[in-house]
Amino acid sequence: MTDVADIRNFALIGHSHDGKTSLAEALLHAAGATHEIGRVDDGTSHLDTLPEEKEGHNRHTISSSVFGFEHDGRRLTLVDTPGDPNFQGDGQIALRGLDGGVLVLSAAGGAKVGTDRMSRLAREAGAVCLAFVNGMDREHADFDAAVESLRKLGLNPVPLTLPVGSGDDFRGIVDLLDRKEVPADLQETADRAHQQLIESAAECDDTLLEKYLEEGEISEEEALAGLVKGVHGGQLLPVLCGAATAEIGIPSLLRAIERLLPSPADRGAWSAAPLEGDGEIELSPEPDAPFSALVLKTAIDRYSGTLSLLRVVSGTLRADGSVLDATTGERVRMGKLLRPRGAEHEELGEALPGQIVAVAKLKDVRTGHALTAEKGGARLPELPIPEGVLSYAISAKSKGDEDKVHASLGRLVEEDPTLRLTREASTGEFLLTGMGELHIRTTAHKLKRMFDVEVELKTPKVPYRETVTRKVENVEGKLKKQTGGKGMFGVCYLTVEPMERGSGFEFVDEIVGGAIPRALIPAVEKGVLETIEAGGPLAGYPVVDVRVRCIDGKHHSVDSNEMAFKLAGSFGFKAALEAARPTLLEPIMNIEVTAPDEAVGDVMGDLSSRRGRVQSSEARGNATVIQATVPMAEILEYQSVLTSITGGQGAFHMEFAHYDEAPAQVREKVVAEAAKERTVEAS
Ligand SMILES: Nc1nc2c(ncn2[C@@H]2O[C@H](COP(=O)(O)OP(=O)(O)O)[C@@H](O)[C@H]2O)c(=O)[nH]1
Ligand SMILES: [Mg+2]
Repeated sequence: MTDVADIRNFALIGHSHDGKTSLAEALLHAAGATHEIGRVDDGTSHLDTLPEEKEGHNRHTISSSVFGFEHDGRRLTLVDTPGDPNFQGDGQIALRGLDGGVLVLSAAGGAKVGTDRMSRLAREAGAVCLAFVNGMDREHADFDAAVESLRKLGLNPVPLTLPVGSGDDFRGIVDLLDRKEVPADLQETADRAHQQLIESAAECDDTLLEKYLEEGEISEEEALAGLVKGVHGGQLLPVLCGAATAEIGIPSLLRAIERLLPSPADRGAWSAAPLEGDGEIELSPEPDAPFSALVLKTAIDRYSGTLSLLRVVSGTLRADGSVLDATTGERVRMGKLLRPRGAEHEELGEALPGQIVAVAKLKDVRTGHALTAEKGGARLPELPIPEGVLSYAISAKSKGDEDKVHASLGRLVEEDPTLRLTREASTGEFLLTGMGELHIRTTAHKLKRMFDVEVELKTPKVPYRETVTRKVENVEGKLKKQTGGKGMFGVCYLTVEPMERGSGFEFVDEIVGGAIPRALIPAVEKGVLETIEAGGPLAGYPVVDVRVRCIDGKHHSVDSNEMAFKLAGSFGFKAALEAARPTLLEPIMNIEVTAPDEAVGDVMGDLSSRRGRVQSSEARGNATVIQATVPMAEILEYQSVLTSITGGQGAFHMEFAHYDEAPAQVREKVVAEAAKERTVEAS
């Protein structure tokens, strides 16, 4: 039986197209887990198996793939993650449940924005990393430059292997830990690099360093122990090199993963909350501890329905038992436990702490949820789900397909928690929010492929708001209909004034002496609220940030009723809004743009042409991170803009910040558009 100490769970992370999937294939082949090496270029990858990943010219990973395999008595699970920010959410969540990562970068080009982004996410997730400089057989491959580019990211790289030749002349690698087969002309360089490695290792441990300084050397075993300590502590980033597609340098990487990356036992106990009461419980990776697990991923599988990928944190998970979803409090029946192998699976009887397993058809269990034993369990903190940055209005292409679209989208949202479907009340549109334009478009493509429904995507309407800019006092709202039949009578006097941005709406009852009967005052408020929802006087957007004071009124002992005062409230409020100089508010977004240094000037220039205000900019490796605020209306299709400015090297994150008064020309345009729409509707 495998020991927890022999388990390794790791992700391949890095910038798009630097060779993560190819490297994963090479590792699986080197470990004997696959008979033939899979290749992304001819669609034979064991990891990129979705049609969206295999079709078209622009092949790339859109969803993380998991592959469990054995090698040298160890049980390894590899997760190949997407590098594109559109699909990174998937890998970002899974990273939390893994213990290590291999940061893949290209020998031609070195570290890029995505290298930096993913290495930060790995650190945040507590995953320890090695780096692999891939593509040493490429033109312009430069190992030393690639190592330096990692140092520029604030990492502390130390070579563990050296390339023999590069580009067309790339012949192999020298492993500095065993230094077998060193070509004569590389002997000196290899000795120096070995010395540097030993020194770096010694520096990670005070006793080792002392010994090294006194005796001038330490044993290989001691060096390895120092290295392990430095890597696990995040002080050192060992760097290996090779070529994934040519299968060079792979056995050394496999060995480094096994020797240097932490096992779930090294990671130790996880803190959790007791199911009842306060305090903290430590869940240790022991087979007989209370069971707990995290859901790293949910996938819709053609054969098994929904598949949930679990990381067992503590205790033992058995097939066909039942557990508690600590996030929802619901009991969950376990089905068969499966060991994921790309698109295929192998059945397991039980899963040990640290193991990653797939389970089919777990009811209502979602990505990020914490599972635990029904008795004596504890609740692990849920996995944080990254927030979407971009929304599109989505609708069925053919009328009558709406229900089908919603049901199918519901399934996809289940699978991909970084997607969100909401309805914007003020515009009536359904908005699909995701990590980027490509993410949303790929979702539309999946809807067609998996559920055979076609949708239309539109840039969403901007949710403008309206407000007032000055105080108006004592505005009359009157309903008087007392001729024939049952009479209606109600009068209110309203004072309307602007409130601070973001404060919403306030209704103050200042009626004294029964000018409006107590029981009928809520009717006035109701009339005001209905007007707010129906929209303001400019363009029909909801009215915000106003205080309405009901200061006086008149009533009739027979003809006054709820309806009369509701209408009086509505009439009075409408009149007051017109008089209080209404204005338009537009949503302002906070945006963080990461751009390669050479494109920073263009990115800034473009932001200011979009009425953006740059708040700060900060160097981060070879890139600059710009913080700015920009009106939402100007930045709806920023993805393609940034891609063209930065040649695909830029990334951004955007979230709603606040509403601000729109400048006059924007207001006039929006008002004119609303007027046009009203005439179209009326005709
Ligand atoms: N010459 C060369 N090409 C490689 C190497 N590794 C990957 N590639 C190619 O680079 C492209 C992107 O590889 P892929 O594995 O999909 O990258 P990913 O986006 O990081 O997963 C593919 O066309 C691969 O064939 C390598 O070591 N040498
Ligand atoms: Mg890939």
